[in-house]
Amino acid sequence: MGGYRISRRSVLAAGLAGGALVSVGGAPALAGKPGGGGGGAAAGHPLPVPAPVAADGLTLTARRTAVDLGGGRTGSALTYNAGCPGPTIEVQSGSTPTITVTNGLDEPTTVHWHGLVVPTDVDGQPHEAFPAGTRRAYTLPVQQRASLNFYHPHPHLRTAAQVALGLQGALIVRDAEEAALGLPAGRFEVPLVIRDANIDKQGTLTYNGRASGFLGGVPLVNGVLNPYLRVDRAHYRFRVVNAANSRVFRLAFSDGRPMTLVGTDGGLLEHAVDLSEITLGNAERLDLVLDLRGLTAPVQLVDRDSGWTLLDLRPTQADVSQTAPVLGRQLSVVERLVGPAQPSRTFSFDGMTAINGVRYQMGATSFQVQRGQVERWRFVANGNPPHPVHIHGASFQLVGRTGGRGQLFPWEGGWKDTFLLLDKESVDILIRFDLVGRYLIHCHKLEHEDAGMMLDFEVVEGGSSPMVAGTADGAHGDHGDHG
Ligand SMILES: [Cu+2]
Repeated sequence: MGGYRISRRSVLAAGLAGGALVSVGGAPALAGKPGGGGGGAAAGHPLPVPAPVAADGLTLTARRTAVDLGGGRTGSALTYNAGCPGPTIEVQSGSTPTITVTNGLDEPTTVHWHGLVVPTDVDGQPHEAFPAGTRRAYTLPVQQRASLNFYHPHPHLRTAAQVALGLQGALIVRDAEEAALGLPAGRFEVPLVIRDANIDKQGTLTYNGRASGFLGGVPLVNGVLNPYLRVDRAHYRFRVVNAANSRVFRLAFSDGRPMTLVGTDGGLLEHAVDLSEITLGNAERLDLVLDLRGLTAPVQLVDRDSGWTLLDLRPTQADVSQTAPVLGRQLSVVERLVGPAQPSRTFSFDGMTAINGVRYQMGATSFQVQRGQVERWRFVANGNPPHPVHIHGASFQLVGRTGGRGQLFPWEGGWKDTFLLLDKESVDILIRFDLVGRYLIHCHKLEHEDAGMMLDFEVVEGGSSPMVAGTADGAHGDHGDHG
């Protein structure tokens, strides 16, 4: 994992009162090098910000189309509705939209609505892949809080390639609580789908995955190289998803300015927290508010690990009439899960291919968990980290990390569905499933997932069972004391 560095500078815990600037990265980085190879400070390509589309009645067509990734050539990519990323989908909490996916690829696919807690049969799981030339309707009962989610393919053995070749998109859930906050909206709310990519001479996305994880040579934000965004003197809300197959980003602004974190995977935090740097693992999401009222010169969103400039913000110097969001008060009430002090299950992410020594086998159920019961689960890494751990079927809360970085970070607060597990780390979560059915735990480094670092489990009414395959719970030695 070249260049991945971890700040050991202490940070404030999540959930504290807003307003404090947390320094986690030391001195501000210099402006990064242009990400996409070409163009000076004034060059680049306007950041595409597609208008959100309503979920209900939407048809998503997955197929290869011509795209201009901003490199001056028109190549091709796998796209949803001719976009990579596909349209930003918007859905109101409490509604039950139907989205039809047409498979115009030349192989099976399926769509997983990452972050939505929905019934098994519409979760887009590997065994639900549908063939080329067919379509599948997904009726999605959306009962959860406002949040930024992420849709992408999930067919077994093909997920990594399909995602890397372009299939992904943002999905925003809205609710009344969030609307009442008056966060920046309309053109001041900007989804940022950030990934890395390889692009050939024709301008076509290519994929050469390695078992250890695909690392592309250039960054793409909303599907273009070297993007810039003209910004007024205003507050902006950036909805960020790490859509890369395996690259972890260490996000910061070139001038070290604070980013106000208001939400994570599963929606709003209780309190905003100002951060100068955020480590974002694969499929994790951020809800950021930026005060750009004083911006007089361009500033860049950078990845401090690669040195890439991800997005150039260029001030228009225009003042706009906008009610500034009030972020110093409590933003939301986040239910705190209460559960056992000791884990009932331990999951060892082993090497590049297995969990608890077992490779994914479609149809094999590794254990059962009781619906409605809060369980404490422990995750440990046994080689080849980082492993972005993702669980389908529920959101969860991180409660402790020992070893490795030895702490939880503000961007791991609130409700999560994915977190980053590094070498020598042991992370405990509390989780409760409210829906019965079959769900998945897997590494969201997509090459690890395809190689078998994934397992099925079942949520049932009444009763539970331990792991029926692989190593026994707690068989991975002493993980230290958790709080
Ligand atoms: Cu992994």
